[in-house]
Amino acid sequence: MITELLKKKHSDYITNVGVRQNDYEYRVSEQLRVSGLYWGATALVLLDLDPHDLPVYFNKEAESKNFPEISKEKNEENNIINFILKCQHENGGFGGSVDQDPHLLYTLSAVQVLILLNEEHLLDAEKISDFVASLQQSDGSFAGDIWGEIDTRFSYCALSCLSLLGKLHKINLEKAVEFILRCKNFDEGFGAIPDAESHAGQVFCCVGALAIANALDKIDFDKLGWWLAERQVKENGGLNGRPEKKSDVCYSWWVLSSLSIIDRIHWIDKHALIQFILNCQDSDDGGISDRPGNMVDVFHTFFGLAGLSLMGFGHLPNIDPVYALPVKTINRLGLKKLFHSPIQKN
Ligand code: GRG
Repeated sequence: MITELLKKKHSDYITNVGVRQNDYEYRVSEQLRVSGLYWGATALVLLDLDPHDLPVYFNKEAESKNFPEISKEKNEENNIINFILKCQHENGGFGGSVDQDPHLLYTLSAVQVLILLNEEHLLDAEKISDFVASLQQSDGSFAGDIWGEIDTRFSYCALSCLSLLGKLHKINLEKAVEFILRCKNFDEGFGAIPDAESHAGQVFCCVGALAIANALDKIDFDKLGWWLAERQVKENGGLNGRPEKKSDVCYSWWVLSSLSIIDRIHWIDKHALIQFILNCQDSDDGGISDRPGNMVDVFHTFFGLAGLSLMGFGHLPNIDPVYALPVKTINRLGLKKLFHSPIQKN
């Protein structure tokens, strides 16, 4: 059992993850590097560190050097801002890495990172919002890219991105809400498309998008709160994403943020969940894994810290449950929603 939050080890882990170029994890995640930078940079802010210091490395750089340990020295190439800007396309959308096709998932991550770094002046809000709006379908849903996959994840990405850029007026918001509500199930949870099983990840997307659209009155808070609270697994205190599934640290975000938005975060056993997350830490090399004893990664490290922040544990800066960015960033943009419940610090 680990009883403390190993902040220094986690920041070392995050700032070094790109250096270990022959890391399997780093190499196979090239296509979602921009989202990886969002998870890493936001995690650093939660650890009270400067996200500008997060280096980026290209796989091709590693290949040319036959997988050596790469120097951490900063240069043009491994600057986070330059890297993100290189991922933007003529149509305004961002790909997951340089030369990858534009997609809503990475467009949101790119916007989030530049806002997090106070560098939103580098974003062409008009062009980006045109790209996002172009993906809205006649039924109000959003495709992730030109290939047309529909998912409530993309509704969230679109609404969050446009709201952060002050461009929500570019879409049919009423239709967007209508589609999200068609994805609501008998249990008050939400799925990826109409009639798809409720899943905590999709619940976050739908509740977050409805919050942005000021349409939370369309949800029965008690009924959804009950379904979300049921996600806590008795054996280890962790949360799962749907009935009968294993707990996973990332649901500490998807479930808790949703509970926080509907003001029911106190419906879970906070102490049991905190202990579950602490047990998922790598006490030698830092980082947080999906469940105790597994390999750590940046995704679970970020969502573990974000969950702890929502529970007011470890003196971490507060994170906004709707935008998944630090509250101070959301306040700076003037986007703080009034329905957020005050967070109890311990
Ligand atoms: C800005 C935080 C933020 C998010 C952007 C991409 C996105 C919007 C949200 C993703 C929401 C989602 C669907 C999360 C679930 C991720 C996950 C662990 C999926 C695993 O699904 P299964 O079916 O896992 O493999 P279970 O746990 O159900 O067995």
